[in-house]
Amino acid sequence: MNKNEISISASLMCADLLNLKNELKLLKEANINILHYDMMDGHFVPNLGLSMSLLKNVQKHKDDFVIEAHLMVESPHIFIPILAENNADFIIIHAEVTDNLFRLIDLIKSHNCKAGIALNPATPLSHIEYVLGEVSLILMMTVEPGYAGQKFIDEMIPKIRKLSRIIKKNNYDTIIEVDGNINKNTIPRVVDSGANILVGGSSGLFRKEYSLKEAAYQMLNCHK
Ligand code: S6P
Ligand code: MG
Repeated sequence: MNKNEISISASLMCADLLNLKNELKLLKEANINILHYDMMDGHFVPNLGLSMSLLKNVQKHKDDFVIEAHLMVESPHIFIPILAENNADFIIIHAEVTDNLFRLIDLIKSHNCKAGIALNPATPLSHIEYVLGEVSLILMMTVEPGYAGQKFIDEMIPKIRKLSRIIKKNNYDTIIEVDGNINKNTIPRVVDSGANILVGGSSGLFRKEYSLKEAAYQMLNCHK
């Protein structure tokens, strides 16, 4: 992942899971090399996401992809060691699930993974102020987590811009990633506000009317 360029992270939850091997091949052909792996526990969000057993198969394609796990779960410490064993490169936990963020960040790093923090739309930036220099990325939710196909929350634009300013001012090496209804209508605004990584889901990347390559091209070029 590079802070100085715009990249797509493919939300596997939105891929054709009955055809996953082919989807991975198409992603590779479209030059997408980040996989966004959504896990949910039915408690932190009212839904269930992708499983650990599926990840065991996905990580066989490790040489072609960086894997980021987005943990929408109340007890991330249970999953961190197993994710590390299964070659997750980035482990992203939600700021809302703990009062001990430093401890969980250290746990992720102790397993030689990069740490990321996700923020729900209504969680203020002040919540993560003190850990910003300790993590590799911040995942800004631009919808409430849990489901694909939701509406973009416009108030997230000034929030992303503010985060970007804080990162620049402090010279942190932290990437801003955005997740939720990221497509040609919203990308120009999120990129202009400072986002580097775009999660491609049902509205941006996995579209019925376009090939994956065409959809990726659109996502990467609509902000220029
Ligand atoms: C669910 C999850 C997301 C979605 C993605 C869907 O909240 O964290 O990663 O899979 O945002 O994209 P879209 O374009 O359907 O909103
Ligand atoms: Mg996600």
